Amino acid sequence: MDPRKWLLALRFVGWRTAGRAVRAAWERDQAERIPGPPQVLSWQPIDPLEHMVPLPDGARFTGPNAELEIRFLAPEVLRLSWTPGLLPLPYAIVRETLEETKVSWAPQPAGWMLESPAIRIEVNADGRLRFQTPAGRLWREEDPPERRGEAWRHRVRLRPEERLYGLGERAAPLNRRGRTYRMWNRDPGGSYGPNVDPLYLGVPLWISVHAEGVYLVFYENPYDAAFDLGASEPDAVQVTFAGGALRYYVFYGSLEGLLARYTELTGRPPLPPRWALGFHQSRWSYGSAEEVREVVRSFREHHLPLHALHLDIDYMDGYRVFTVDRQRFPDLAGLTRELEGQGIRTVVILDPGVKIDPGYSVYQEGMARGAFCRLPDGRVYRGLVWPGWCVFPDFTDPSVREWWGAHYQALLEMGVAGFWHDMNEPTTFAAWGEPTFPRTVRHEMEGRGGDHLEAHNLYGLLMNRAAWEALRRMQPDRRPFLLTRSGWAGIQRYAWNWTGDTESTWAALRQTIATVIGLGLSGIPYTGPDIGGFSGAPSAELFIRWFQAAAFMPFFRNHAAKGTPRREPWVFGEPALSILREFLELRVRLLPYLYTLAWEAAQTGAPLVRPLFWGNEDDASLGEIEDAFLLGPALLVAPVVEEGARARKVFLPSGEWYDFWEDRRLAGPGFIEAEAPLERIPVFVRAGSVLPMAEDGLTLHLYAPSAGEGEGTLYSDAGDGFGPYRVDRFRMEREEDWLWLRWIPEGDFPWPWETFTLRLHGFAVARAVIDGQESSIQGDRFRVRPFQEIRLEEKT
Ligand code: MIG
Repeated sequence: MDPRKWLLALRFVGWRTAGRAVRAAWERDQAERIPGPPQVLSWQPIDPLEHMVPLPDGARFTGPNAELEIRFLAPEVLRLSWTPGLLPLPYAIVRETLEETKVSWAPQPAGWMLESPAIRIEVNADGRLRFQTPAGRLWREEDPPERRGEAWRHRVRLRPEERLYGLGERAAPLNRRGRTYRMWNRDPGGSYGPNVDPLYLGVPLWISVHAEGVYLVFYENPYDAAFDLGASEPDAVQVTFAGGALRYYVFYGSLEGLLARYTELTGRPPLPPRWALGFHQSRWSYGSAEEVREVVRSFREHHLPLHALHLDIDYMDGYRVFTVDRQRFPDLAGLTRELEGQGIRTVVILDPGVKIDPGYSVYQEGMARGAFCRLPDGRVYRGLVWPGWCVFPDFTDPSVREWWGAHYQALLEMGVAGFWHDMNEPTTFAAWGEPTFPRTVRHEMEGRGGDHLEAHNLYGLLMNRAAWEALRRMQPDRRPFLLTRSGWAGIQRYAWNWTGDTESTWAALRQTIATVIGLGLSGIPYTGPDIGGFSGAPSAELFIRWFQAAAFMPFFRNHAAKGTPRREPWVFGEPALSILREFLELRVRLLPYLYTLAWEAAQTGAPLVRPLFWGNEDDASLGEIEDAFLLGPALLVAPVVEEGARARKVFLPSGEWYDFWEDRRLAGPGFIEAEAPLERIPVFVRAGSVLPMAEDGLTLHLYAPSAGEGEGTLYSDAGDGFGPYRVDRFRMEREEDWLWLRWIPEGDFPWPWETFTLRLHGFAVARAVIDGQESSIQGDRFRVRPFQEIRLEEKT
């Protein structure tokens, strides 16, 4: 660790903990000092495969020292498993198979061929695999896998134009090609900026876009791994896993289709409670009920909407998880009730470490039932976190998950609405080396046993699973809200994510955009940064620009480290306060749209925040854009990420766009220079969109296309629970001077609006016919009652 970081860390942890961190690092090194298997030095390709045994949905190939099983889970989804090596426990996946698939086999001169209606795969006896379309378009080519001891190395060829996305949370360019990434969840310590790797939440998948198509590969292997995406060899990926079987899934199709299939396999992100899409206020240091009341009062006085308030570790009694400090929070239940009365939900932080304290019930119970992770010699492993020396629940044990989950009950009874899971990489303080458990720590692994090398990347995922399953049991008619720092493939089933301890710099703001898009492309749609960065003192301008960007991201939270200058929205004075208020209000107005996108994500896995090339994968000019993003099908958001900038270049993808602020119609593709005074960031609406907004109750904004069709969707329900819902689709069609709007309703939830507003953009109405009735309408805005079809004639 470099000395600057040490000092920063010291500021947080203090001398006493720093001293213990030396001890902790030493203990970790001792625990890792056990003789491993003899070191094998060189990589060996597997010996040639000799036999093929057909399976109903694939085939098995065997050779003297390796076996390959290939199964089609759907016509365009393959699962490949190279053994030897431990097969993964199915923690990431929710389905064994997706769709019945007809597979045919044929021998070939150098091996075999397998084919579904969508994929032809050539298996060379030497282990080389070629993935093609049935018509023979080659879209992935693998070299024979190699082994070294327990490790696997996999080499995949890259085409010159190929771009690579994904890998979970990364402080890297959106196109991941040209670098090496580690798959080992880690707290970078203190704060991080661009290029720090790894971070808290890796997902071993990438999406490949090239001239022969788009594919996704997901390695279902949780071991420590290196993903070298064209760094050491420009035209190849090399993936190295420290252990386990080499199992991976390959999906072929469109970007949208890939994520739909991937989230069918690993689970869709469930619909969150509606309030979670609002604004969250947090700060590490809120230390008493009085202070919380004061913050909330100021939000009200400054007319700033607020949906959730987060309590960081200072609400606990000596950082003991599942306790509340009775002095400083004498009546947490009363406080949450008070806040809820003002429409504000309370979210509390929970860390996995349990303080070693013989007088503390969670520690006692856990010890009594053997809930904590052990070293190979049977001693309970101890590590250092906020409370001092801690022990750690083994979430790979189902009975421990249940025991841990039961503790959420008391907090639920106190009116806590959501839980924020921190330090679950897992992180422990250490003066040097890996800030986590020794790799030799034992894990239950559902009874089959395993070590931390295998369980490390699963720890956060399983902590969230424990909480999710408990909350679904204890509150069957509420949607859980979990926020996590760490996770793995499948984490989207349980929790939202935030991007951790970012530094307060312009570079970190710019990085946030690529990080959030990249998480979405890794199946994790609900994420966002600490506004202003976690660790520093953002200027008013940086804070405003960060806030404006985050207002369009799924998780919208103001949070900061202890010891930093305060940054509640009023702290910066005017004009900041008014600008922040305007974006907060805009966020609230966008909630019907965001909630609809959330529902769509739950149906299809499509992230809310998307890269500009979404739906346009062939257009290489969009593939590297990482300072702008799409929010659903309708919006393009171009944050300002440069100090002092009052304008910026924006690339508009092909098609027609409206300037959100000015209503001007613009034509893509191409760069435009967009104005960006401090009170605005460039935002554009795709022509043909029907954008539902919470204005005068409900307003549907119709962005008229100059020709052709468009559509918008509105999802509605009670905002929480699992009751009835409705989906209203509004189809627009342009026929010369006429614009048609057709309403296709669906679902049982009653339509909530007696009347609502239609607001036209780029279309001046001369005449309106509503369900066959001539209507006297002038101007660009009018109230309507439910209808089936509206025909509008343009004023010429
Ligand atoms: O080691 O709980 O990322 O959001 O405020 C720091 C205190 C522990 C790290 C989290 C941050 C949180 C802080 N935590």
